[in-house]
Amino acid sequence: MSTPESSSQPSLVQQSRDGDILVLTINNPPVNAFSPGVPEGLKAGLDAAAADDSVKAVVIIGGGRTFVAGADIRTFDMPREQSPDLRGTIEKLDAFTKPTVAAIHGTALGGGLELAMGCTYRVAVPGAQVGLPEVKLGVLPGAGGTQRLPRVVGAAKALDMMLSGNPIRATEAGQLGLIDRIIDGDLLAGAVEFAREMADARPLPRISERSVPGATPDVFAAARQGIRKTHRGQLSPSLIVDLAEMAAAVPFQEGWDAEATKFMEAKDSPQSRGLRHIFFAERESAKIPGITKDTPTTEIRSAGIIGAGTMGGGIAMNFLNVGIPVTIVETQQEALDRGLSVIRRNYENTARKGRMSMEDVEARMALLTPTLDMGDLKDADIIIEAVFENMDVKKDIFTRLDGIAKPGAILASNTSTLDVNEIASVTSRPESVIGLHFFSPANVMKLLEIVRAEKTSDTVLATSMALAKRIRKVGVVVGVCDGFVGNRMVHRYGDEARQIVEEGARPEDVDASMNALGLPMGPFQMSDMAGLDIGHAIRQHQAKVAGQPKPDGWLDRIVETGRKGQKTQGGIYDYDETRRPIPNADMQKLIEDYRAEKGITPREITQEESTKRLAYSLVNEGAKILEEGIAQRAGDIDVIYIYGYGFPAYRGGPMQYASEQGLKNVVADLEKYGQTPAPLLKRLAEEGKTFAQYDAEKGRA
Ligand code: T1G
Repeated sequence: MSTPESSSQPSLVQQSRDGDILVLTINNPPVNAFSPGVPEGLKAGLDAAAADDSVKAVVIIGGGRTFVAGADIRTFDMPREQSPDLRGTIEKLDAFTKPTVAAIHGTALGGGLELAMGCTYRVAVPGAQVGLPEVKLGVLPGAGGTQRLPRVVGAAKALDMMLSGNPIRATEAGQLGLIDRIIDGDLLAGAVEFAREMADARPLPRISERSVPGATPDVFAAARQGIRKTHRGQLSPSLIVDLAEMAAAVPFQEGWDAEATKFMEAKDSPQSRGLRHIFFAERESAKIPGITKDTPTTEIRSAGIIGAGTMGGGIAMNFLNVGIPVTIVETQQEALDRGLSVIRRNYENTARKGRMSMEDVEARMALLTPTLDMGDLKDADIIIEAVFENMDVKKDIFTRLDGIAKPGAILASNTSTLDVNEIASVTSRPESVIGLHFFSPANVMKLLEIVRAEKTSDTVLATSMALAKRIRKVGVVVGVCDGFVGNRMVHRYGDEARQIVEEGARPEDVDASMNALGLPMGPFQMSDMAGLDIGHAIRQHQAKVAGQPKPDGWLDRIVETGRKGQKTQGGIYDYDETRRPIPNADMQKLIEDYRAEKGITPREITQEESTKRLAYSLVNEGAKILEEGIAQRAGDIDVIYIYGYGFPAYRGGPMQYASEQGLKNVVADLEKYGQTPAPLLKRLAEEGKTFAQYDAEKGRA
């Protein structure tokens, strides 16, 4: 095997020979993204192969852990002439006159699968995954994916893969004809052997020359129908359906050209900027200054959960789902039995939907040990308290835990608002105390606010971050304040929503203004789901702490009528059996009477005003949170709102959304609507900056 070098952009592709087969190995760790240097190296390799008659075929393979995981997302906003020429490389492959074989391990995603489909053949190890996830970045397969995939797997399957963005395993791809051979042994050896077998096969089977199977009008109509529900308000899904339909209707070249135009349209959209922002923000949120891969962590082999209620049960399932045994504690047998039956029912429902087997159900339940004795938690590596939100109760539990838990055990509280420093202060080991704030339903919601208290040790923090990834959560580190990041902002958002109704709007119009922004639930639909009594209790607690009189807003009066939301079949709205919110005339009357009593003359409030006041109330509180260092990055706040509060990912989260609107405009609107902009927001607006620039500067500081 020998290795010649190539051109101005340092090549990230190594050339080597195995007899009459030229092997091109892409080396661009960690995921062999199609960065500058890759196209240059591949093109040079093909030129070398074309110029050398002794080369019978070419194998393209990824070095390290994967094939090409796609175009380099960081280059999307590069000037066209500088951005890596993926389409040109694939055009060269398509016109190449010798067999080319893509040898796939790890993932071939987006541009990686498009590169492979530009080759004559594809081989893969059984565990490899292939897919076109571009829709998750607000774009579309822009290097032939929308034209080639339908030609191989058929219109319906191609649409399913491109609209879900989810990869499929190589074995399934093999059954679909997308992979020509599954290689069980050494991939490179198997690929070279396959290439040698196909070296003289002619004509070369180019995907671009095939037609699209199963391209009937109903397939595209069904896809358009589907995305109206699954991708409401999004641009790229409909472009994908249009292009897949074109693949069946026009010559390849025409579809290929149209794809390039539509790709640019999608790429330059705020939606794609929002989704790309979240792609990187989610990965950045896992990085904590001072915490490195060398920070010592403790191994979590067993967990203890205190409280078998809705939260405790959901939290336990996360551990059982990844094979970690759980001991769950309750004070009453009846509560314990109820908690276990809810967990079993949840699993059995999942099994009934075919998403797990009954063996799995029994295996997970077998890892669960119920007890009425907190002493049984003495050997647990982590103990999470999930009892109702009362400081005295939590302090009592942590005092007892301090005497029970083994040295080095992590003591965590699932509190959603209370002071974790105060909870830690009752123990002799505050360095072992941390907040792990799960979101309801805890076995479903991906967000985990990891609350770093003043004395939390780096080991406890690093262990909690690793644990979040292990139980498939998106862990975001936040500091201690009332409501941490997510709830503190949503409380401010709730205040503004109630104020807008007080001034004249109807609750359903306020909710509609956030539905229009893409949130599945507006503030009042969310309050009714969470329970109006929860918000009421928090407002009473906050008033008491601040020494203010008992809150007496229109929403407090609704609670005092006994209406608590969905759990009482009625709150701000009534609910039918499908849980659809229905405005209630009596509640509307209650609001009108309240205004009259307070001497408020209701006024017309437009949807635009409502949307801005609500969205910007989140942003403004977010800016204060950044100033106080409770959140490290604006990007972290965006990740919290995407994974915990249903903020649409294609808007990039509230902070990114504000940057898209222009922080100058946000400040002007806040002042126009009587809100005082946070100093950080005013400064960034004056400097003409975005929150992403703020994060980058801070990251560099
Ligand atoms: N471009 C740039 N950086 C990337 C990248 C990419 N495509 N994929 C990953 N990274 C970085 C990531 O930010 C992180 O960096 C590191 O690699 C490890 O990633 C024309 C236009 C492959 C399944 O959407 O889904 O092709 O934080 O932590 O958990 O049609 O990465 O260490 O600095 O995620 O093992 C389509 C995106 C692009 C796949 C591996 N491709 N990547 O997961 O590692 S659009 C994708 C992933 C496209 C063409 C279009 C995952 C992964 P850092 P990681 P992982």
